[in-house]
Amino acid sequence: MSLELELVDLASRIAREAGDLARLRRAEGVHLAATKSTLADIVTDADREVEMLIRERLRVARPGDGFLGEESEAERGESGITWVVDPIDGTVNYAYGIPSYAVSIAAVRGSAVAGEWEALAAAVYAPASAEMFTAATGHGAFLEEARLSVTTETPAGALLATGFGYDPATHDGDLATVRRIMPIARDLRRAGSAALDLAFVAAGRLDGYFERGLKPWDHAAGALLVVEAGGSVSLIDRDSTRPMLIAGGTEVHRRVIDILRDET
Ligand code: LIP
Repeated sequence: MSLELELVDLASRIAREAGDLARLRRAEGVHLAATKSTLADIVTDADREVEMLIRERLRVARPGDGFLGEESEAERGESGITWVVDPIDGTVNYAYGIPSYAVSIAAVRGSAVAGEWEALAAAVYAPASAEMFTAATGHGAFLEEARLSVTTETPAGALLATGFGYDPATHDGDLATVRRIMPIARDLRRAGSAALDLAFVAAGRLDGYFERGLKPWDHAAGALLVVEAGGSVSLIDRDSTRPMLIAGGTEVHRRVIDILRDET
């Protein structure tokens, strides 16, 4: 079995166990553990517990790998492989009881910097719908056993998704970007989980997605799903404090990039 297939098998098994724990904790009642960059940027006890479970399972299975997670200290490994993990992507949804959240686990090689790493394997698990999205580089993207493909035709305009950061000061600029992009859209969705937005692009449930200010763990796994489903993903303004991620079928991806390039 190739390294990529070994890694995606491990990622999906851990993501499912972690997602089942997140769902159990949600049913028991979620407790706010702390706020981070702003009052709106929250972390729950479940975020921390789920990340610790994922981190421990990976440590036992692959002790030489590195780890980059949303809720705990980064650790360099010596294997050249780093796991990029968001234990509960869509944390605010999770805290409110909105079922749009996911466990996101990616294995990358070389750099642990978004846009520089080589993605090898990805698992995005949606506990509320029990849907497992997976991809291994060179082997395609899947929803359970079904192979995924991005959309290629958008005759009525593109069904796009986006998101907004936790800092209210960034909302005006992000809304101005939405206004610039809306002429190519049929409609807009704002589901609150980058990992699920990207998984839905890979599955053809969305035609494209764009969002400024994501963290590496928000998009590491979902971006590989899109690429392995035949789509394109770009991370632009990487030197800024709020890089912009664009994902979609090739044509939608190009049209959004063209609009954003005119913006600068
Ligand atoms: C979230 C992203 C979402 C974005 C939110 C937040 P978190 O990640 O998945 O797309 O709009 O601002 O960044 O914080 O739930 O892991």
